[in-house]
Amino acid sequence: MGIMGLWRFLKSLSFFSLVTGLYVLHFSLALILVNKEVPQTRGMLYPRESETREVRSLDGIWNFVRSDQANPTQGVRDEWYTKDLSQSRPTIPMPVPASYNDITTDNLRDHVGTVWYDRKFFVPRSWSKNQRIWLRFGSVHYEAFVWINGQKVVKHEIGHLPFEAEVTDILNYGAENRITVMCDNALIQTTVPQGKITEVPNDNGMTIIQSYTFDFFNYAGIHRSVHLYTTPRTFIEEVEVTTALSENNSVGEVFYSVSVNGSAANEAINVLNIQANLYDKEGAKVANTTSDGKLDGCLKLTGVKPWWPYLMHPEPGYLYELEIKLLAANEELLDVYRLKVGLRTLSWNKSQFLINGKPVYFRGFGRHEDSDIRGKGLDNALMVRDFNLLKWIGANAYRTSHYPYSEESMQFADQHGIMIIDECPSVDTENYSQELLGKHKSSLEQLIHRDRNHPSVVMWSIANEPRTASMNADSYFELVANFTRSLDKTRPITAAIAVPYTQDKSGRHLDIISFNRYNAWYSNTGRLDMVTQNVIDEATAWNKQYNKPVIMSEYGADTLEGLHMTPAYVWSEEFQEEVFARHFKAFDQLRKKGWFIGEFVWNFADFKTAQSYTRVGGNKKGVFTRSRQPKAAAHLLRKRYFALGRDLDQCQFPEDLFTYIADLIS
Ligand code: BDP
Repeated sequence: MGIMGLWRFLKSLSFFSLVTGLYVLHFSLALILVNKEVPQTRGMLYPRESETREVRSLDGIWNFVRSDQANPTQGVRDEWYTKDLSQSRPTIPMPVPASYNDITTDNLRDHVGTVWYDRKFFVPRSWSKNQRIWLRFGSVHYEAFVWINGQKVVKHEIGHLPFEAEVTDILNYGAENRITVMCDNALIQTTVPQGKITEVPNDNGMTIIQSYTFDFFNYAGIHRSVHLYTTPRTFIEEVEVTTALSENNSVGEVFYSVSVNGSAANEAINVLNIQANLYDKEGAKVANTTSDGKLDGCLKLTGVKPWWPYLMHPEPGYLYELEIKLLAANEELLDVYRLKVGLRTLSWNKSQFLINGKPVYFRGFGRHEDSDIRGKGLDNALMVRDFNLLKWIGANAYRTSHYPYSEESMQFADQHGIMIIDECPSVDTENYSQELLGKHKSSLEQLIHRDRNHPSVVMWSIANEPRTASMNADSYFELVANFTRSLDKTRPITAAIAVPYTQDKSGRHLDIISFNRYNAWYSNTGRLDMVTQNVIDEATAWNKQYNKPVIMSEYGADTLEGLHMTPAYVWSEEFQEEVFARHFKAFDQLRKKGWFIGEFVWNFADFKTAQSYTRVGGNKKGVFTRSRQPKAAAHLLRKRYFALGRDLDQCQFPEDLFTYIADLIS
């Protein structure tokens, strides 16, 4: 078997088989797609401290080793996880959270296959007493294998999503422990997203190349925070919240449903009680209930402050705090978990999308989690800067193109009233297979489980630019859309489609049609006179075809900051402004038709991609540079977004929106 064959074979082995040598192959050649069950996520509440829980971060500098590309499973065979990595290979320091790609000065950037991390940590003696300990990763891209003190604790596939495992019986209390992580960035035709691995000749023999069709760099590593947290023996494992508002939005209901894990839950579930308290922003208790042996209930409140999007209301992003107390039959307090809750309703029909009964017009961005050095690693400074820019520019929404973003950013969006179209990591979906379908569904299951309680999440995007002209796309997307609906009926489903409407086979399974199109860029390059009518015609055709609301989910032009040319010429700042303005004209005509509900610029900021002669240091379609400074088009877009906000929702203009020129111009 050549390197390639070996690679594919090894990729198909389960974690168990890798460790024990019991190899299990997964065949994936199904042509008729079957709706199989996918594993259900359990637990995974965001780690929060309370009087019954402690949280400890394992972020910091870890030790790092890259495997030999031609021998990606050597570390498993040689059991590197049974001792410090430094005893098997020379290690280098690696920050967590961060992508590992841009940290070193060698070619780690383009490494394909497995890498290893480890670090030591202490667990206090006090943690051994009558509680349980959990290890939680915010995300590791793409596949992760985790050991503690040499024992396997968890394996997880698909990046950008959290996973956790109980480690109570594995830890050494009052002593040092070691955590080891193996991370594999290889993408093949049955991973989400898909990629290809090929073996090609180079100057020194053969080498392995990772290729992918999606247009962002395949950053990898421990991308988000690693936490240890404690829970009581019997604890609140899950909380699911939905909300309702009366017709005039003055009376609100918060429905909660709790799952409990622990021995008391199994033995005497019917005598556990939930005490639920709701507090407003000032900390005043506004509603409370105690369930009588049940784990679900409803809190009702009057004079409610609904959750509104930014600029749609003077007090956007209003959040209450929901306190869930788990009580034993004798009233003993077993566990407490608190989370933020926004009260809002969503509804949609053939032409509109409404929040709290009011039609919404989305004005926002497609984005990326991407920055210099950190890659896709969680970075609070960047996140706060990005939200400041979103608010500065008057956006009310973004799509998490093309994968789930950090939980911290979802919480931030809740607080700031930014609406999110929440996208799973399926990009350029093609070569449909049963195995791919299973993983695609699993990515949605994990995403919805993670994000279902966020008021900011208003729509699920089940794919970006799937190849929906193909025959198999019809049944594939029917299964994916129906599965998504079975998990959450409270939000509509979309996908960002790029195939021509005449060929698309997915739209009939969606609630809202989103389309991506690059007039004057990828089609009719440079032809500014061929934008407006094309956009109007295409949006109208999508609407006619499916009789559903339509969003333009991507449009834009690569722009090198500082390049100025008049008349406008591709890549110049003037050209980006002109492309935007021609689209604005189309959008204004489309808005009058009643079913056109949003415009999303591609992209919020410049971002890194794979190397290509069409990309100068990455994709430059950002309205902001990669270091988050505005290009000229940002100022234009800001004027439009605030103008829309004033027209639709009577928002105020910021004082600095228009620069004084002369009192002859208003
Ligand atoms: C669209 C993709 C997006 C790309 C963009 C572009 O959805 O990921 O970055 O094109 O080429 O087709 O700029």
